Amino acid sequence: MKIKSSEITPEWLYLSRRKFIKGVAAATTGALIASGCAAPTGPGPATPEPAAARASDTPIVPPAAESAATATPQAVPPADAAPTAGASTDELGDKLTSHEAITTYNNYYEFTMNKEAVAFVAKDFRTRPWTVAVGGLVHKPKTFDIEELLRKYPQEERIYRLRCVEAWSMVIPWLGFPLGSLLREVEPMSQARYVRFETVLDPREMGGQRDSWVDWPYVEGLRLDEAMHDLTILATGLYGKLLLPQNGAPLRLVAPWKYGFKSIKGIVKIDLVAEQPTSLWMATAPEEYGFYANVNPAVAHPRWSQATERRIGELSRRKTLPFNGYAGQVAGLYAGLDLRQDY
Ligand SMILES: Nc1nc2c(c(=O)[nH]1)N[C@H]1C(S)=C(S)[C@@H](COP(=O)(O)O)O[C@H]1N2
Ligand SMILES: [Mo]
Repeated sequence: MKIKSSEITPEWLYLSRRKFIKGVAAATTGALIASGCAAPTGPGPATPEPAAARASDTPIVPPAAESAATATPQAVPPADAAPTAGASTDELGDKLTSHEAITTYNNYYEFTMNKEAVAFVAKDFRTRPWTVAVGGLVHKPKTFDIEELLRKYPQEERIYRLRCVEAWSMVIPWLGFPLGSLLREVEPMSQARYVRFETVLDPREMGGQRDSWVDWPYVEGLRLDEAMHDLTILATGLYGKLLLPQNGAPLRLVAPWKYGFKSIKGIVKIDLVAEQPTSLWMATAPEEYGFYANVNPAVAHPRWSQATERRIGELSRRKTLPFNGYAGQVAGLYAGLDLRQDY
């Protein structure tokens, strides 16, 4: 089978030819052989529907009365509980992507670059015990146990669109809590202007981290005001139950107006810092990935257009919205910036 899609690997394909030949070739070949596919020759139009999305196009939507997840902060049901969501659409009327597709079509390069294999490869990843160290320029640095975070902060449902820079998207009913609640608790110092996030470094358990084509661990960052914005959450679950490993369990960021790669998974470290953090993608391909990464249909990625997207589970493409449809809430954060320059 010949892959025509740009969707299998594009977030690494930007690598310089030299790096590509040195580092990625082996890893890639492995991943693609595992899925029975020939290595891609380059980017192309996005096309094939993932098997998972085909298999289950119908969102699993229980009666509203049963979706008590949002009201019970103390007890988020385990990841193998029945999926529930408080609504069947987002605020634009877009229907939820199926639980099946959300949990079987993933980007998590620490495990594999094959989206449809992440769920299987990550299935035994241990997400307990787990701690998150919050520090840097704060008055009260603290290491939180994941159970404490689940207990302390009411887990709200947030139905958000997720728009990957590879031009596919989903609508996901997350459970989580505002990042701002956690940041306020550690009391940022006045010099703190950015937040830096780090994924766990565990090459024994995360096979992708044994390949050195990027500098692990995965790092992301937000400006402090973006981090404090009410839309920005730390997600602990989806469809009314705890996250599975493939979606970033036990804790991942969600900033829905930004490309999906900003929403870092498997977080173990959060630091308040003075300088703009360099994310993994900025370090790997500075000419292609900037710090802000706000969804912007008017600015093409060097390798593919961002004007339209394919909603997983749907056949036709749709127009991509500025700030992924959240412009009313977040455009004001960027008043003084030229987002064509500061992409
Ligand atoms: N640590 C880590 N976080 C990550 C990634 C990754 O490879 N590693 N991939 C990102 C990308 S490119 C996307 S689109 C989203 C996908 O999230 P999902 O699999 O839950 O849909 O996770 C983001 N967070
Ligand atoms: Mo992505």
